[in-house]
Amino acid sequence: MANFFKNLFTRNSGLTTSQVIEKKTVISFFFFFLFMGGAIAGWTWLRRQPSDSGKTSSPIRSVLDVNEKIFDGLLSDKHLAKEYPVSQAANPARVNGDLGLKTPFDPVAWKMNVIKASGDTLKLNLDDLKKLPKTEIVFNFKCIEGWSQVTHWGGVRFSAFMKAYGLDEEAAMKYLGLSTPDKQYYVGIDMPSALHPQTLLCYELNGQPLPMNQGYPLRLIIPVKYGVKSLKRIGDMYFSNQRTPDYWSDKKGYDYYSGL
Ligand SMILES: Nc1nc2c(c(=O)[nH]1)N[C@H]1C(S)=C(S)[C@@H](COP(=O)(O)O)O[C@H]1N2
Ligand SMILES: [Mo]
Repeated sequence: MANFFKNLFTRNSGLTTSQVIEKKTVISFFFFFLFMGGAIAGWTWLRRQPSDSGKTSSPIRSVLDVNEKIFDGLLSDKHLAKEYPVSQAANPARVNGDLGLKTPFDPVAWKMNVIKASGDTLKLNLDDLKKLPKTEIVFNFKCIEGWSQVTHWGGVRFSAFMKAYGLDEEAAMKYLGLSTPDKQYYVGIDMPSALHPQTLLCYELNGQPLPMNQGYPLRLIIPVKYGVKSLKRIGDMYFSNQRTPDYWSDKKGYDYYSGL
């Protein structure tokens, strides 16, 4: 044993081959356990950090906040999500997520409630939106759960809608909020991303009215964000200078910004 420890501190040149192998093995194990211990201690520390209402621990939150600043800086009307030829669009497109779509719903009676800064509500139907210039987009729709699909959508630019209805005061606010008619699903979006030229109030998929399970009659399509933000079946639209509620961010601690 004493010899063994002595060998650890003897130059390799003074040792036999098997003593060198033994020495190297011991040193490898030493560092292995040192780093494992460090990793476990680090992980334990991270788990013990206070979290924002029990979801995301603060060191992770700060990394997400830094990411958000970087992505916010990168977002610009000149940076567009890549577009594809219509021929590459999936038909039928994959259906994912039915939160807020399960409550019995009368499509004929549907109106979008736009709750203005003054508190007044503008009630709009699909024809009101179809009167505005139509824009189509084919882009790679990305879900945070790890799939993506090139899909073809049609509707009116959110920014054009805001202009057409004189919602300037609202467009100057920091956040947009949307919820389904039954309020079971809701998303919050920073206004610069909402006003991005590729963000649509969308009423068509593959040139046809939206299928029921894809948000008939009107959904959001926001290519600069992960799919979670593209709320299907808009009921209410509202504006705030504080972050508007967001289903996945509030419930599970997903990144509020969810930018791409
Ligand atoms: N109302 C509502 N909108 C929703 C969801 C949902 O569950 N309910 N899921 C979101 C998620 S996670 C994704 S990836 C997209 C999927 O859109 P799709 O079903 O048209 O593929 O819708 C988003 N919008
Ligand atoms: Mo998703």
